[in-house]
Amino acid sequence: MLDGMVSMKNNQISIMLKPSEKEKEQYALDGYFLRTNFFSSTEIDEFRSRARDDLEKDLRNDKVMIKADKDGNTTLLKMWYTADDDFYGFIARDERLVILAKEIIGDDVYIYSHKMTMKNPGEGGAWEWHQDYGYWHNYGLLAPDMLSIYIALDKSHEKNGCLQVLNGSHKLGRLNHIRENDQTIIDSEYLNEAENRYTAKYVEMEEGDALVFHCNLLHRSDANLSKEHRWGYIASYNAVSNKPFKKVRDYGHYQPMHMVQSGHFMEN
Ligand SMILES: O=C(O)CCC(=O)C(=O)O
Repeated sequence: MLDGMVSMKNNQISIMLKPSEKEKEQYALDGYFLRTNFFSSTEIDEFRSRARDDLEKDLRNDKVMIKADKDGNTTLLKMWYTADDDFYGFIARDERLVILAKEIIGDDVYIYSHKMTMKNPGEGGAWEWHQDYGYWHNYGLLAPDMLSIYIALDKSHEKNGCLQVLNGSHKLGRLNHIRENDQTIIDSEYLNEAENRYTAKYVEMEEGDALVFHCNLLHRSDANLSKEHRWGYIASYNAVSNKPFKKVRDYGHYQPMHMVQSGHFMEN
């Protein structure tokens, strides 16, 4: 069996949708695992070219959030609040993502949010250390039964601001966060201590790779001062049993989710 999870059987390509034992162990230990070649090159090429067209148009029409980091570099963020019957909705509901999320969380799941985080060449801003559950909790969520799947649209590495993680930091549970420069970030005193205890790692990815990570995993990324794009799509899932008990934000509320077959988005 290949690590990329594609096996040949009776001349048919069968895709293993469930996480392997090794992936589950890594998730428990480190708070994440990387699936290489999660989307085929045809799929990721289509995804990238479609997203570049659509979202650059959305940017011109003020439908993209522009977030500045502390040095004034700007990251673009497009968020979808629901997963509709359209190209992006079908990606969030693709069985490859949904089954991984369900198996890792160990419960039925629904889509909490999905978004594109876009660092354009020479200007994409940094994200400071934070846990996603650090702020999601404030939106009426009681338990960290949530995770995200980051799919790299572009090759992402140290120079163009790939994700960085503190290995194993999800075990700390939720830490206090503060609001600074448009971002919700972990309090620096606690961050210093966490950095002493856990090793920081650059998660370098090829186009089409997927990173599955726990909602309490501390992560960040540098500004993109390179000449390359660094766009990533992040779909986040929540356990149905953990749906928000109050309405604070316009997204993340439970809606029944209809999973679709692998690659269904390519037909739309
Ligand atoms: O795009 C990135 O590098 C990080 C994005 C992120 O951490 C987030 O959206 O919560």
